[in-house]
Amino acid sequence: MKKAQWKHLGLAFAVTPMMLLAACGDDEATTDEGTASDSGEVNYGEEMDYKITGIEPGAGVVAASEAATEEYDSLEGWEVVTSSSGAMATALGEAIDNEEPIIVTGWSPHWKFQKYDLKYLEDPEGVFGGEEVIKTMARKGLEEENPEAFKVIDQFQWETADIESVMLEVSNGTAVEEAAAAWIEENSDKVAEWTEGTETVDGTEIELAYVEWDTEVASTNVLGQVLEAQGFDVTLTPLDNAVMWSAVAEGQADAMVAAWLPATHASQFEKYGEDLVDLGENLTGAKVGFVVPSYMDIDSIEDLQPAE
Ligand code: PBE
Repeated sequence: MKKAQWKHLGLAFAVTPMMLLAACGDDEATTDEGTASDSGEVNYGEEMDYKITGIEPGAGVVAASEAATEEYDSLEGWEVVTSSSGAMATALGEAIDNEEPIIVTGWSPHWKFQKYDLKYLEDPEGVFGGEEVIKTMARKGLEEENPEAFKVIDQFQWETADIESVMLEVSNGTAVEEAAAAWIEENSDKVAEWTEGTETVDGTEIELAYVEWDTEVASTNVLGQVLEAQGFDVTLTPLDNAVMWSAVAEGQADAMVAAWLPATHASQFEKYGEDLVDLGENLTGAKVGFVVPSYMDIDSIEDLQPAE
């Protein structure tokens, strides 16, 4: 409780100088925040060294971000710097603490939208696609060889508020196993729909592949625990994105709940889709794109300035 109050106080102080700087920017003056352009927009690029804070190199949102730097004149000379989802979140938090501009390769659902005041930059060229869904993919043969697991995995489906509540817990320091268990306990109705019509088993093995993105860490752990409670011997295997797709397509893993479509993982789906069983959506209303703190005085990718 006390901690949260101090945090709010810190933010209140942080906002004031930022607003003053933003006001200067509107006067087409040169400020610490960058140089005002012809259009009156602040040029944040210089301050960010024309770098976009990316995540893992294999992520679809990174590929789309790189495509965006090719597509938009406003991003000429910009670079997407890859790292990890955790490093991106840290960089975002630090930038916000220091009231600095930052552009991250973002996605929702994600706890960052609950923790910080953020916005997506408009993408008039549609490089990031529109609304995304997260789908479940299983290996061929799973239905015949492990019908009870197949049915639970097929029936797994939840909402943004569900996954966000698990992610937020984890981002606040709760172990994912604990956060998943707590969610399951509080949502027994939903979980009962996933296990409806299935029998428990006695130690049948099941392996779920995933990537260590916050979204997939949450979903895979929840589904894994539900399967465990049904009597399965569950293995959760963290992999790179491309390897996750190929592992399920080639039958090394049984299933995954981390297929972002139609845009984000379009190239993986094209490559491996024929060798997979598409079990449909487990979550709707997802999105990827460039995400910035709301205090940045731009709304669109086109409001950025090419590197000089
Ligand atoms: N993500 C989260 C993934 C899909 C899930 C947006 C980081 C990606 O970009 O591939």
